[in-house]
Amino acid sequence: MKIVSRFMRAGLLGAAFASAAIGGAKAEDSADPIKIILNNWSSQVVFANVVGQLLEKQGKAVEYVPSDGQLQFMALANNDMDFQIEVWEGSHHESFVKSVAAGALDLGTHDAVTREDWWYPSYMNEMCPGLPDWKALDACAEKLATAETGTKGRFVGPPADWGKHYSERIEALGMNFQEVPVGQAATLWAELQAAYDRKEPIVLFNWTPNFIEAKFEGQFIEFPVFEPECWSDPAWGQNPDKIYDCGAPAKGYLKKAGSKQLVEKWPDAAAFLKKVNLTNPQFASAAALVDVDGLTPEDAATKWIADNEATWKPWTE
Ligand code: TMO
Repeated sequence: MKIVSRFMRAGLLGAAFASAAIGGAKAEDSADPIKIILNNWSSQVVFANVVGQLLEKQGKAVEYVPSDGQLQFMALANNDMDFQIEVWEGSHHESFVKSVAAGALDLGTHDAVTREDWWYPSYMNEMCPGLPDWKALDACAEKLATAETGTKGRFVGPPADWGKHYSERIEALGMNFQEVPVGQAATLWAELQAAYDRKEPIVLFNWTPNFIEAKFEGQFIEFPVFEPECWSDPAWGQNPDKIYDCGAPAKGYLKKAGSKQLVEKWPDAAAFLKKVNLTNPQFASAAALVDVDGLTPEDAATKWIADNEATWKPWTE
């Protein structure tokens, strides 16, 4: 038995060596599926499917794995998942940095520049003089009060796993506001649409690039300008005892991340994924395919691939 298995192993190694030598010393990608992460906002799910479908066109096996916006990063470091198409500075920076320290890979930065923060429709400029300054919003809190928030203004916040620390920000800045988080992104847009139709005041979580900018007129609230120390040093900023007394980065990065096994098991796929690079209008219009046009993310991805060959072809070469 021992001899046979040893002989077989030697034979396999020999065959692998021979084919590597013939093929120009290049290892073949594993036939195992590459695990692509899915999150809970539209552009992410569309482009996760776009890269998945493009990998399948290249003969790779893929599997889509839904994951939590923060826990996904340790899963990448542990090789339990392999690829994330959208790492947002404002939502993911801390978890991402920890995962890279633990072995996950930074696979490069998209051309897109991002911002995620409190946002309001422009018709509120008259109701709350001084907007978009956060102090003007705070002075206007009463107009945003609801049965749920009593005398405080309501901030319609994001799902919990987006890692925003807004309740801490409200406290650190001493604002007369209360965060009421939604369970899913669709509820943000339903709340915005309902308020917008009646020209009622609302302040909610939003981001760019997103389909919102093509459909609604509005702006981000301007909080104290972000510096990295705001997230780590309580002494920084106007509250000497607390972190998070600032806005989110106004020109945040959007990155891709991978597992360390990605480059080892699937070197061709990893080379392709490193080249994937998208712009603000591309993220915004991909979100619109789902949130405005009502396509499923899978169909949106297929359509995107059909319509954008000039963009993706160079990534495959
Ligand atoms: C990470 N996100 C785009 C939902 O703000």
